[in-house]
Amino acid sequence: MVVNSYPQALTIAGSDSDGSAGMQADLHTFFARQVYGASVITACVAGNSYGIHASVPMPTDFIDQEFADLAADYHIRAAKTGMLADSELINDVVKNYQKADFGPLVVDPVIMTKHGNQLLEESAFETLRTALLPLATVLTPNFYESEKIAEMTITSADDMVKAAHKMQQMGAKNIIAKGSHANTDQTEVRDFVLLESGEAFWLSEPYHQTDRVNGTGDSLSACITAELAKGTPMKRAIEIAKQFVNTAIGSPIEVGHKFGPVNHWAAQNRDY
Ligand code: PXL
Repeated sequence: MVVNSYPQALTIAGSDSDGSAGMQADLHTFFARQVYGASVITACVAGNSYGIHASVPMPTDFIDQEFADLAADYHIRAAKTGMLADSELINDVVKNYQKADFGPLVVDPVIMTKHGNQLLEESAFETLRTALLPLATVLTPNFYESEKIAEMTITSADDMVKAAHKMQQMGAKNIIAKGSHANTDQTEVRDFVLLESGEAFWLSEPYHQTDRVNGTGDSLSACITAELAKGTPMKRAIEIAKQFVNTAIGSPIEVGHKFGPVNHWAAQNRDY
């Protein structure tokens, strides 16, 4: 047995007490894709399917120690970021990631939850753009996050394309800009993918009428991270992640009263 040969991925994210999103959704996803999952916790939120009711950032010296301990022992082959709360935490994570050798970085630029709770201070948007985006091997903004990061209103497919190019100019190499779910009459969700090579295409999946959607963004970015940790090529990793999340949304489980979790079990270990 070769020491450290098993694929290991890292989530740098907030803990969500109801287990539906954040670090817990990331670890469920790593498990479901047969990748060992490590975690640098950046913040803790108390919440349930109705919303988030308290949030506490971790001290930066504790975060530094989490990074140091992993770097001293594990062979992390890909990492992702989730909730980073404020500028101080973003800068600390950037400093630590640059020191470590943790492979490609997937940045899920978490700003707002499905319940409408803000998880990144507005004053940190510029730090996100200038300090974190240049490190992003992959950026996975949802519709709202694309508008905030690119500082434009998106009302058409052309706008999505424009926003993705803007975010690539900010330094993110590959981008999956997720489409809007705002219209409950829609039958599909279309995401725009812009690769480092300049190749660009749309990914389409059926729109599911369900409120079991908590953790979709976390799981998409975690699935890309898991695939990159296993050495899957970028385009294929993005395609697998999209199908993984679509399967997880398509088989709802009854947990919680409002925005319940997606179903990672239904999506695990498939050949997508
Ligand atoms: O899904 C976004 C998200 C990310 N991170 C944490 C969360 C949530 C949503 O609830 O709680 C910690």
